[in-house]
Amino acid sequence: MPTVYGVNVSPFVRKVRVFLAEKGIVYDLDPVIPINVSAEYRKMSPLGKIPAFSDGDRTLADSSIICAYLERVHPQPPLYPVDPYEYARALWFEEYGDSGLSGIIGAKIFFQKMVGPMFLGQATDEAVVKKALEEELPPMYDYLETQLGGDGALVGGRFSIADIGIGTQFVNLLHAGYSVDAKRWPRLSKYLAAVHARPTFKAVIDEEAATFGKS
Ligand SMILES: N[C@@H](CCC(=O)N[C@@H](CS)C(=O)NCC(=O)O)C(=O)O
Repeated sequence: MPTVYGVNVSPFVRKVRVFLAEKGIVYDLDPVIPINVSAEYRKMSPLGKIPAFSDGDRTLADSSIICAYLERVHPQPPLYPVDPYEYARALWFEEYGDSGLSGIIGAKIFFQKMVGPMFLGQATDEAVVKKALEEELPPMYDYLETQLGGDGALVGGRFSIADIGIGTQFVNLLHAGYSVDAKRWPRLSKYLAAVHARPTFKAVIDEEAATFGKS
């Protein structure tokens, strides 16, 4: 059976898990914590990051690469648009989540509110959280609000890697106890509620909530 390596609360691990679930692929989860990883793990993930993935003797690292591979091996249902421009736009939103939102939601809010206090014995730096929430995220929400047409998907009117890549980052915001203000960003708020209500997202969100004693 294929195996995903990495703890469930990582947005990148979640991206791969939701992708697999949307494809209906059954897999094992090995909850590797990306601190002082073993030499054996580095053979699969040379940068020492999560997720890694194995299927028999094939191993891969990096959520984007793993998803791209899975799409080729399991084309149905398609999770990348066919049209070249829509395909590129979907990759862009995946990247916007991975490199843009993650650097604020993951590194400054989720880390400060959850990972540091719960797992590393570090107090929350509330100033970092406040700046992220009040100054850094709003322009990103403004941008996403302009990109949503109200059809429930970011690209091509159909759920894709774009929605998985953006949706997964916002799960970490929810875990940290925050959400997008529906009055200020109505489209984004509605869109995220719909993405997170999909059975594939809901299953992992509920499972992860247990990690934080919230269920
Ligand atoms: N581009 C990578 C990013 C993965 C990533 O940064 N994972 C974090 C956990 S959320 C990690 O492993 N951090 C440990 C480290 O950077 O050493 C992907 O998409 O898989």
